[in-house]
Amino acid sequence: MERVYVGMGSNLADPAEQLREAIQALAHLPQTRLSGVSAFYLSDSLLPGQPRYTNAVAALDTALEPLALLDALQAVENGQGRERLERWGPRTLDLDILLFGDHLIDVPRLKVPHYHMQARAFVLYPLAELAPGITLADGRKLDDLLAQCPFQGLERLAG
Ligand code: PH2
Ligand code: MG
Ligand code: MG
Repeated sequence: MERVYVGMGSNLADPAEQLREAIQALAHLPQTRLSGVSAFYLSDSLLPGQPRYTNAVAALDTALEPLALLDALQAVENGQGRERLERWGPRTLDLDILLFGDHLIDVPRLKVPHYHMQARAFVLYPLAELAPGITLADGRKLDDLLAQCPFQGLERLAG
């Protein structure tokens, strides 16, 4: 089993409900156990002119291989009406593999640790709820990334 952290985001069609639905789907993935979910966070889109995002991070323990998990996550995205029209366009559901055990993955479909996670408060702060003090597979310490990425602009929702 590998411990995997999945970033979740939505800014269309009742984002919090999209994340709750996605959490149920993650809990039912084959060969996988859902081990935890962070609080939900609100933030402005990185690209201007889009609705605000709701983001969270889920922790999974899975026996799936990385690309099999990616296929399963993309099936969940598609099942919740994800349309791939433009890069970084608004979306009903985005599920990104942030970390996959101690693996460093660099193939065309999948780069782990997730590209640019160090610059994204909406990834780092929910991740830190589930995995405080971890060191990434590439040697970077989460605490150092947090220290360089202000909480500013994030709104943590209760519950
Ligand atoms: N995802 C993006 C682009 N911009 N902004 C926020 N606040 N949250 C996201 O999850 C997000 C984004 C592309 O994946
Ligand atoms: Mg994303
Ligand atoms: Mg994505």
